[in-house]
Amino acid sequence: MHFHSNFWTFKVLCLQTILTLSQFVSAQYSWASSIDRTGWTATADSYQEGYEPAKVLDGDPQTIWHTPWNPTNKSLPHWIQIDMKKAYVVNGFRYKPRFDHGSNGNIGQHTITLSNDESTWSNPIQFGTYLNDNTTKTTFFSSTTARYIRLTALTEAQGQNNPWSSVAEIEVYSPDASMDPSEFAPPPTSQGRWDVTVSMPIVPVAGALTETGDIVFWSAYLPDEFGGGTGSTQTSVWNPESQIVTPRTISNTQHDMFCPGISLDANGRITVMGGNDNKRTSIYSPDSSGWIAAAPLNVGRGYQSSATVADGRIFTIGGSWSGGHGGKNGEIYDPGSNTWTLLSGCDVEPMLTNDAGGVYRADNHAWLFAYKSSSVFQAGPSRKMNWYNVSGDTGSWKAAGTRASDPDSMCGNAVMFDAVNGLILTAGGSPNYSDSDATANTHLIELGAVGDAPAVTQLPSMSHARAFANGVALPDGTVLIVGGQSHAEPFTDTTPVFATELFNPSTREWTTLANIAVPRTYHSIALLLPDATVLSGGGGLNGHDRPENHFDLQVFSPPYLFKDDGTRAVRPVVVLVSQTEMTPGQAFTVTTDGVIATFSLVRYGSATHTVNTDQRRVPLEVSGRLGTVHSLTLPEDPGVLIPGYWMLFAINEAGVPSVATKIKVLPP
Ligand SMILES: *[C@@H]1O[C@H](CO)[C@@H](O)[C@H](O)[C@H]1NC(C)=O
Ligand SMILES: *[C@@H]1O[C@H](CO)[C@@H](O)[C@H](O)[C@H]1NC(C)=O
Ligand SMILES: *[C@@H]1O[C@H](CO)[C@@H](O)[C@H](O)[C@H]1NC(C)=O
Ligand SMILES: *[C@@H]1O[C@H](CO)[C@@H](O)[C@H](O)[C@H]1NC(C)=O
Ligand SMILES: [Cu+2]
Repeated sequence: MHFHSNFWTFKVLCLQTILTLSQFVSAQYSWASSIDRTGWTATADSYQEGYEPAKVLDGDPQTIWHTPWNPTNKSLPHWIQIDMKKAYVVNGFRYKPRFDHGSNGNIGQHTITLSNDESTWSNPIQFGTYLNDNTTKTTFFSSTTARYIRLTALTEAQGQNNPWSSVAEIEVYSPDASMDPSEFAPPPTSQGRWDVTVSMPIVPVAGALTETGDIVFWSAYLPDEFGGGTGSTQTSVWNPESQIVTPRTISNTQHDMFCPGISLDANGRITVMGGNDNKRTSIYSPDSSGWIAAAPLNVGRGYQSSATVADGRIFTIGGSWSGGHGGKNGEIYDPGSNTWTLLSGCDVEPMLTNDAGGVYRADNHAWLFAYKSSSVFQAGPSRKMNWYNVSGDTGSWKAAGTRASDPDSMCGNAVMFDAVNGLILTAGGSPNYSDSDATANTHLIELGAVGDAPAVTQLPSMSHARAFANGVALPDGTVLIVGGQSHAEPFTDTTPVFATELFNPSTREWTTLANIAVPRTYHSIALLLPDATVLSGGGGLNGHDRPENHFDLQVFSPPYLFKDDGTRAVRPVVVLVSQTEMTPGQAFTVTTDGVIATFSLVRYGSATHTVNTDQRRVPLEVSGRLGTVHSLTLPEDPGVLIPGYWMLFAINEAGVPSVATKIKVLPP
């Protein structure tokens, strides 16, 4: 998609005029506009006299649709449905909660479904939970066609037992309302498919997989804003099985976990250090479904990275965004003794970029990879690379050369897609953190012996330059790059890159895949899910009612989940894994329902600010086959097979991955 500058000027002029007309019409989007509602009608399952469904189309946010309360209530679920009178290509939905100083009926859990004939309804194109406040909720989904759109409320947002639903205004978005819907076709499934949108009561700026299958997301002390408070964090837990998104405020650890380092420890606990409350450490333990306070950092940090190393300890370095500028040498956390120890020999200086913002930006978001002998390789974003040795009383560092001619690549991506062979793909980033053109550069780093400078090969560039994108290791060894913008500028959705790109290491080629529905720029995340889909969410967090706030995520089905004819591929099934808790080097068997070509492990991921040091892929050799029983052996080196939770995938000859089986790798 391309947007011309005169188009932007037009939008800005329009915006100024509209803002003087009504404060309730908020900013426009370059990828979608609100469809003219003239002639539309609304119907609902029920309403209170004077609060008819048509009120959601009257342009007055103080007049509302409300379900009955007098003389009697009607229980949930409730629905309200818009008839646009003709089919459109649609790609977004705006729900404006009541704006009359009341909050009864604010919608919580919900679904959005579509119809062209009012009798056959789509699967939800969106589900999730809206935040309980009166700010406008705008979400986008992949373009499709519809004449009717229905919002079904499953819960009330403010009170668990309240039976009501209410809505002030509903708008529907189109990429271009003049498009002929009969000529619309979604992109071919050979480009994968961005499926359902999940709405969240927070901007998911950070997220991590847990052992129970829940995915935990968080923002800052507020759902849509950071910096003004301390001591608490807004979280949301999504359970992909039940589809339920549950908000929760965490204050017992006295930790505003915005912009922290994150590492999943050997027990799958989400260890979150620093950030807005720059010395605090909080740990989410899936078995108790709660957060506990752990020992504080010695040095306050924010925007640092961290990595779980071979022996299960967690190393962190950098982070001048918070807790003072400079001098952020490494330190290491021992979960067993709950202590952080400074490693003065793990010097931060060699990994600084030459950022225009100084050290405040220069020591941010290091590309850390735990490796053999409890080492940590730092692949970027600085042009210089380094080895950190986290053993001994002080630790040490050693220069590892440069990433060929790649410049400093702040907020680029680095993904270890084959840990057995020490292979890391790097992609994008920009020389300065802000106001800086991103690159489309990609490189292959091949780690050799610990301490040696690795081999670096420049690869073909991506089709799009991008910073603030996210990189995801897929089960088949390919790497997905999602979102970002081509001119790095935090808190903006300008120059968005909608196209997803896929790197294939066997051909060393990039393929452009389907467009995501919404920009995923600064403060966005992406994670591989156990069903081999990928979620991409968040972006923004720059204040109430800002159009850059994306209170949602969207799920991508990569091309490997489709047959050539566009229908869903039949997934191979893992019937039995002989052991699901193992140490490195252990042999085991996997029984499947049919012929399997390859197996791989992908470690559970965590993500914020383009960093996901937890994910990595380990290809597994099949040493023997007896029918559908496969003999496999885990790699021996715990620096390759970091302890913690991994997803075991079986991949058939058509390249289709199974749903993952959870494997726990114990420390050696
Ligand atoms: C309607 O529900 C509310 C909230 O549960 C309750 O307080 C109220 O008494 C109910 N009204 C009637 C008429 O039952
Ligand atoms: C919107 O919500 C805020 C915060 O709860 C409240 O102070 C304000 O009165 C509400 N405005 C309207 C018009 O409902
Ligand atoms: C790391 O440091 C320790 C302690 O000084 C040392 O014994 C070890 O050999 C070092 N490792 C490497 C790979 O250099
Ligand atoms: C980075 O910032 C410096 C200092 O402002 C400037 O000289 C340089 O051109 C910038 N680089 C890019 C690529 O924007
Ligand atoms: Cu941030």
